[in-house]
Order: sequence, then structure tokens, then C-alpha cells
Amino acid sequence: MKILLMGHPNVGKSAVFNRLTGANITESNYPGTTVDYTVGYTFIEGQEYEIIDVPGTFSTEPKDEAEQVALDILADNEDATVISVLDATKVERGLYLSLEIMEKGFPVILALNMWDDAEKRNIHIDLTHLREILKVPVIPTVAISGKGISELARGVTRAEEVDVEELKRRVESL
Ligand SMILES: Nc1nc2c(ncn2[C@@H]2O[C@H](COP(=O)(O)OP(=O)(O)O)[C@@H](O)[C@H]2O)c(=O)[nH]1
Ligand SMILES: [Mg+2]
Repeated sequence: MKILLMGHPNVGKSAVFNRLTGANITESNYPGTTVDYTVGYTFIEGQEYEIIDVPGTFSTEPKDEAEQVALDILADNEDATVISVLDATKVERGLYLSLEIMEKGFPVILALNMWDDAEKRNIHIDLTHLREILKVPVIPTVAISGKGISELARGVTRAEEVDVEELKRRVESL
């Protein structure tokens, strides 16, 4: 069982990774590149998962070597569940990548990280509505304090492949 942590640069992917994994982590160089990525392990409800802290990417159309590595890791791990990490202060910007990953057929759950920043800045996110539209687990997290991380781990066990055609119809009817 594998989990890929994916999202834009600086949304807190590595902070979430550090919260989810223990001491047994390995940093490696992706073959044929200068790009580093980190692999760790965690147990969720008795099941061991390998977790990859995937390099940051804005979309599934690579613009640089790190983005190409992110897509290669995605392509190499067709059976993985993806935790799509978003900056809760910039949800609209981050959602595009989440939808692209869903469209590729991956079970996806959303971590709305930096939830503390969103609260401080009075950014209100209608979680109920977002969950109704996406029909995937959407979990607010604060990776630097650990808030929401156990809920996020449980969310992984509920992740399912998304019916993208049906999702498009829901989005169009908004
Ligand atoms: N306020 C706040 N800062 C965070 C949170 N998660 C990560 N950070 C900080 O945001 C910065 C980027 O985090 P990092 O994990 O390196 O992002 P990555 O590029 O997605 O791996 C670091 O300074 C983190 O300490 C969070 O939930 N709240
Ligand atoms: Mg990182």
C-alpha cells in the first residue's frame, strides 16, 4: 500500500510527511535527475503504508525537472492513494491539480493544510459544500502542530476512485 503526498511547492507536504512517518525515512535522488524525494513508512489501522513526499508540482504538465519527477512518480505508482495537500488560504488555486489527479483515476483525499493561517486571515471554507461536490475526504490540517493528522490518516482508508464524469456534472450544475 502506498501514499503519495502531492501538491504545489510550499503547501506543507514535507511537514505532513514528517507528521505521518517515523524515524525510518530515506532520501534518494530520482534516477537520472538532480531531484531528491523522500520515502517513509506509517501504520494506519494496522496496515503498513509506504509514503512518498513527492516534489512540488503545479499541474500534470511538467514545466521543470522536479515537476517531471513528480509525474514520473505518479505514473510509477498506479495503485497509490494520493493525499493532495493544499494551502487552505489558496484552495481554488490548488484544486486544479487535485482534479487532474482524480481524472487520472487515483483515489484522492484532500488535506487543507495551513488551516491556522486561513483562520487567522478570516478565510472561511465551506467544508460541507466542498465535500458534497468532490465526494472525497476533505480534512483541515495544521502540519506544524499536528492538528488533523490522525483524521487525515483515517481518511486514507476511506479513499476511493472518483467517478470523474459524475464529478464534472456536479461541478457544471453549480
Ligand atoms: N502556519 C503553518 N505553517 C505551516 C504548516 N505546514 C507547514 N508550514 C510551514 O510552511 C513552510 C513550507 O512547508 P513545507 O513542508 O516545506 O512545504 P512543501 O514545500 O510543500 O514540502 C514551512 O516553513 C513549514 O514550517 C501549517 O499547517 N501551518
Ligand atoms: Mg517539501
